[in-house]
Amino acid sequence: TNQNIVITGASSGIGEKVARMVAERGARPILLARSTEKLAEICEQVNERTTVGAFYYQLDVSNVEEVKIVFQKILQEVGHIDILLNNAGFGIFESLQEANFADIEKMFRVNVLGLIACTMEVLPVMINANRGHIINVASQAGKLATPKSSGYAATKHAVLGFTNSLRMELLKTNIFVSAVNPGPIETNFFSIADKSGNYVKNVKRMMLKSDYVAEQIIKLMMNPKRELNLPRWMNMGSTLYNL
Ligand code: NJP
Repeated sequence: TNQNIVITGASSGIGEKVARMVAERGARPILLARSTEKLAEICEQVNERTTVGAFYYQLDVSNVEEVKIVFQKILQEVGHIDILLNNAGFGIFESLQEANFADIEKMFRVNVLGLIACTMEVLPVMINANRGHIINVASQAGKLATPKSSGYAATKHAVLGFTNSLRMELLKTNIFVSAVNPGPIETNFFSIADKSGNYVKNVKRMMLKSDYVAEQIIKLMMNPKRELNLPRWMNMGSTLYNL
């Protein structure tokens, strides 16, 4: 309660679910994404149902200048940031032989550099307050070998490396740094990731519900962990499929 929770990629999927759920529990979600119409609609619904006063801002996390401007605006308008959920991201599932370099570059700009840019904006504020929690949405693709996802997996391994090192850098502070590594989840993710539909067809029965993943993330927000070994529940599902 009474917390300001900044959520990137809040216009759909996990980010949207977390935004709605934290508001139901009395925290204020600050929703960021490129699709302002969707954000406006979600915010309106949240503000009809709750008194938390949700905000939204248009942001393409791959635009570093925009990241700086938006975070400055957020701080001016809401004063402090308690939690940053770095959730914005996308994947394109294809073998390296099929892939375009430009697509892989874009994935790194959003999934890795965008996440680092947002983190760099909130970090001084959290250090100043000596409290806060940065939660990065990585993936099982950041831990295991996953099919047709060399480019995407590389971005999520980068997210985990960044997260683990930042956690060490901040161990003596009161700032928590976490990663969540879900398996496949029923969201819009696969409309871009799996254009052929073959991956989804194969893993459909094992897919996690976005509500479940959002609930796990909220548990983590309420009970941040210090230890370097991530609790088992953070490794949700499994993506060891050989397609
Ligand atoms: O997917 P989706 P998820 N700047 O497509 C936003 C990871 N993950 O909820 O900008 C700012 O419903 C986009 O907003 P918009 C995955 O890698 C997923 O599943 O308006 N925002 C939308 O709100 C990702 O990191 C699965 O288009 C940008 C959101 O990101 C996270 O979960 C498995 C943006 C994506 O919502 C959330 O994905 C896994 C940009 N440049 C990890 N580009 C899975 N679904 O199976 C995109 O292990 N967004």
